Amino acid sequence: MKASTASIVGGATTTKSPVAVVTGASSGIGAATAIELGRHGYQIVVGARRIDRLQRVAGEDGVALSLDVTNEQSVKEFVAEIAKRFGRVDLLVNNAGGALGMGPIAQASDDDWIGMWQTNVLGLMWVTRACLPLLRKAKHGHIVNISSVAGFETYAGGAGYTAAKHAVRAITRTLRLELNGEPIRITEVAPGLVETEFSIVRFHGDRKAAKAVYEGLKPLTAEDIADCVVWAVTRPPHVDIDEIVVRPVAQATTWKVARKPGRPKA
Ligand code: 8X3
Repeated sequence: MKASTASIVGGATTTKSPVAVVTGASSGIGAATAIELGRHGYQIVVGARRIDRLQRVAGEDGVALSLDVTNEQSVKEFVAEIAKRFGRVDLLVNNAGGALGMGPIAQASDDDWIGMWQTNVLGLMWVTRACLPLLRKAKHGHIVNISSVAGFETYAGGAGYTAAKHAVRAITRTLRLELNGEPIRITEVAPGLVETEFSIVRFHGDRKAAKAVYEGLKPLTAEDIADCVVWAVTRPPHVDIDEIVVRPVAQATTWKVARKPGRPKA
């Protein structure tokens, strides 16, 4: 177990606004979602490992706390700090996660699979379990899990990632059963191709391989996904948006994508 790195960087301003906690918020979908929630009146608390980038996302009014979702102690310290400052969580956006590698099962990398399981599945469970008592303190709680179309589709070379995202889907649906009767909504947002650092991480820094994923089509942006999250969470409290599946128009499934050769981003 790695040493915890939890620390306070931002300053809280108010507990009157609904408190939104976003994991994996230093870039991409997490950052865009946190920023958009802030614009919609939420007190944002952002967590991630890259604290300098996180602070920029939090801005002056948000709170940036270091968080490593693969380290349960870090998760506990993160949530304890939120409890101390706000005493409740109105909205939890479980965004931390991602893909590592594209190898077939016959050559599966243990490190990649363990990494994906730790961030997408165990990390999500640790954060959710730790936040549940605080969500129960809110008048209306809401958990949004950022999954993927890989949560219900499969493709060759994608088993490590699709298995982890299928697990996220199972956890989301199970939570809805277990929290039935409580005023806590559960939403799954399942994006297709979104151009963020996702593919750079998946291909271990190979920017050429990452760029090829989005060539010949107009992919979604992190802001498109943030828009979906904000729409789901701003419905009236009795309305539960179970799931939102969102893809670029050129993507029919994870593996069937209409690309225009020589016309990237068309
Ligand atoms: C990633 C979605 O379409 O790249 O979460 O597999 S896709």
